[in-house]
Amino acid sequence: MNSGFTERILDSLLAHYQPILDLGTGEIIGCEALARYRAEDGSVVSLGPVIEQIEQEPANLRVLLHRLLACVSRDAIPLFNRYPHFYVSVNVPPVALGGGHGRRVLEELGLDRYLRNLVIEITERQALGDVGREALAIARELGMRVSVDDFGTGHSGLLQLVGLRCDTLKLDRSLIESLVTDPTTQRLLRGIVALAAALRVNLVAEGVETPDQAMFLRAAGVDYGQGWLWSKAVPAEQLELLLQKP
Ligand code: G
Ligand code: MN
Repeated sequence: MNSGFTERILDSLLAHYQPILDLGTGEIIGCEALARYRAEDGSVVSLGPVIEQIEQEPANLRVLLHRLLACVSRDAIPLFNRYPHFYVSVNVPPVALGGGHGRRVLEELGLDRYLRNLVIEITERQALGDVGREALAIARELGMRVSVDDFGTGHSGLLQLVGLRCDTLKLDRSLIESLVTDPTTQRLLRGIVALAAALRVNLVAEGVETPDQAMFLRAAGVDYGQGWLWSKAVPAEQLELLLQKP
């Protein structure tokens, strides 16, 4: 592995924020922090293609979490002060939370006073593993809410999920893609809405791209949505402008 490359990426890490909206009122209730880095040509690019390389070294994941939360601390604390119910959902590598590291970082960055404004996002797959479970327990103990990402991608042991005590399920984009045209997906969605109601968890639909999808989701009883229909992930200054819109 080219560790110089990884180091450079982590050094230039920044966060963009994608709004999460109430499908009923259109109000922005929170956002997801998505990690980006500045490429050599100055453009800001997604971490997606290089994340596997970064993940090879657990120490990198701690650096990643630290950098990401440093961005959240700088960008979002003013928003938390202005909008007390506004939250930032952060994709957290579960190993990075353990051993007291999560707590230390939150304290160091002054985020320990804003734990109610933070949501930890862990993928369905991670959430069902031992390290993921431990991370969820730590997050809850700290007072953060927990969101299961990529729900519906096929890894879920439903019964296991019931035991997770999460606050939110994020419906995977793949499900939303086929929603308007595929009756099987529509039935599946109704089942998930019923499940979410029984478990008393919120549902956020990810990857909403069209008004049809949004209408369908709302009619089916999904309360919240996120996707390009409303906004891509944007820099903090733009998020602030979006929040000021009536
Ligand atoms: O699974 P996770 O929530 O971490 O995925 C977020 C990714 O999905 C980001 O890279 C983001 O840019 C992308 N994304 C966000 N909204 C949309 C959308 O409406 N359509 C598509 N195709 N991708 C999206
Ligand atoms: Mn996510």
